[in-house]
Amino acid sequence: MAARFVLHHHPQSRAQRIKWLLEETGADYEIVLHDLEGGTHKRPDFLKLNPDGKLPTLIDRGPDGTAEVAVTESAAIVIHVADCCPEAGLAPAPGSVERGPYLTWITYAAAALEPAFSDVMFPRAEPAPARAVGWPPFDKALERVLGGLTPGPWLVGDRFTAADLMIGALLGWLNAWGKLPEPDRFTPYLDRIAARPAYRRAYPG
Ligand SMILES: N[C@@H](CCC(=O)N[C@@H](CS)C(=O)NCC(=O)O)C(=O)O
Repeated sequence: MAARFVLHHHPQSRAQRIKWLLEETGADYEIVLHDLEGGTHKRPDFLKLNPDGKLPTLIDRGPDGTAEVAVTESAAIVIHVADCCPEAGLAPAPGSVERGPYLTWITYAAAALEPAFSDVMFPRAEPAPARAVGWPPFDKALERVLGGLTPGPWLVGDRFTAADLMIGALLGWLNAWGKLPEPDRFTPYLDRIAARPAYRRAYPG
C-alpha cells in the first residue's frame, strides 16, 4: 500500500517542521520536493491542493490509502497528524486536562509568536495599534513561552508533545538565525529538542 502521507516540501521552509513531525510518528510518508525559485508551488495543479501556493501542504490518503485530503497550515497539519498517529504519543487525548494547553501552544506558535516575529523582521511604516493586532509584541510572546517552559522540561506536563514541535521548531530557527534575544534562556530546552532522534533525522546539518 502507498504511504499514508504525502508532504509537499522544501527543506528551507516551514515544511521542515512537518518532516520532523512525520519522523516523530514513524508513519510512512512520501516527499514531493518543490522548487521555490522555479515556482512549482504556484502551478495550477498545486493551487488546487493549496490555493495560497504555500508549503507545507500535506496529503492524507487515509488509513486504507483510498482518500486524497489536503491539509494546509502547519498548526492544522501538526494537530491532524498527531491525532492520526496516537501510538506516537504526541497529543493528549481530547477531553483530557492537558489538551487545552496543548492546543493553546500549537496555536500560539502560529497565531502569536510567528506574526510577532514578522513585525520585528518587517516593520510597518506606521505600526499597527497594539489593541488591533491579534498578537503581543515579540519580547512579550517570548516571555510567555519561557513561562510555559517553567518548570519544564516540556510545555505540557512532563512529556514531549507536538506543541513542543511547533514552538521548538520556531525557537530553533530563530536561534539559528541569531534572532533570539538572550538565547541562553532557551538553551536547555533547545538542547532537549536537538537530542531527539527524529529531530536529528529531519535536521541532520
Ligand atoms: N501559515 C503557513 C505559512 C506557510 C508559508 O508561508 N510557507 C512559505 C515557506 S516558509 C511559502 O510557501 N512561501 C512560498 C511563497 O509564498 O511563494 C503555515 O504555517 O503553514
